[in-house]
Amino acid sequence: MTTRRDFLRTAAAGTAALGATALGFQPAVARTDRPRADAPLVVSTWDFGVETNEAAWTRLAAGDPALDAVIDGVAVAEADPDNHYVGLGGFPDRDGRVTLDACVMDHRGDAGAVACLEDVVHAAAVARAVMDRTPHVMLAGAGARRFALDAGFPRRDLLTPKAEAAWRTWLAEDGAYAPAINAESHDTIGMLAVDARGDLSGACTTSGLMWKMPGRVGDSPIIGAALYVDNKVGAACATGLGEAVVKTCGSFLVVENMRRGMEPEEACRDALQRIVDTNPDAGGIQVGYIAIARDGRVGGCALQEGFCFAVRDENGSRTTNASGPD
Ligand code: SD4
Repeated sequence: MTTRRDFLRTAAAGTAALGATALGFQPAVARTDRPRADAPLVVSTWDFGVETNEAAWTRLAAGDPALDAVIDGVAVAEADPDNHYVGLGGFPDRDGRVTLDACVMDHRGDAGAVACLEDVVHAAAVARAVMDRTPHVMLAGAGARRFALDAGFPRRDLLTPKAEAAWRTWLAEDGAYAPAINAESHDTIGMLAVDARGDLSGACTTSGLMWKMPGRVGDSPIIGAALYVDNKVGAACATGLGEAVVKTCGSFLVVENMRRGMEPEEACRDALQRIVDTNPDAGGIQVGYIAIARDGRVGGCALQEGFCFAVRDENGSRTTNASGPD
């Protein structure tokens, strides 16, 4: 007699062979309304993106995959002790511990992330290793650290004397946790790239809000919040007050807006409007989005003045001031 379990097993095997599900969903046929970009391109948040873009561009120009390019690109910011919002030299939490958040997503829709990672500089590369070497999407805290060290990432104290001095000054002068982000107090790097094959990938990496509560995780390791990639549509990433981005599924919303036909900049603006609509204090916070459409169109938008993004393609490097919400 065939049991229900046998039936499900047989049905699953049959449909898997066809690439369909038991309920008849078929693998998506690629949308062809927008062509793929015909030349590589990388875009990243803030003007320090110019330097990080160069590292990514070296890989893209060599014909390497977009994922390799964004990992190498953001690694420049992660290793820079003078960037106090990413990797080495990042400002610590209110207890004086530097904890990193990062994620990556590729053209297959695969993703990896780490949250509250300590003692390892290249959080985005660890996020990629989570994607490539584990069955999981995100590892956090002590587990993320153990995974990274076991995987061979070097152990490094991330708290530099400069960041420690700034933290001690804050402790002495104020010591209050006030998680607003204005136009100046952030430098998270989000990077999106399209490679020579027209495939998209992205990475986001940060030390998060300075003086944050221990254990606080922002948007940067959360797929759909700080980063989202859909190879048939486009990709988006975020910087700014992570809480506002998480609550509106920001980057996912930007990509879905592009799916419905919006230009990248308009898609970013609409997602910011969602934050304004749900935040009575939106006037005091900063969030910026950048987006790249499947065909290589790029745009960005921010809640406040002062946000820019850097683009590198075969025509060279340029920085664009992002538009405001209206
Ligand atoms: C966070 N989104 O942890 C990050 C901070 C940031 O530029 O973007 N800073 O909320």
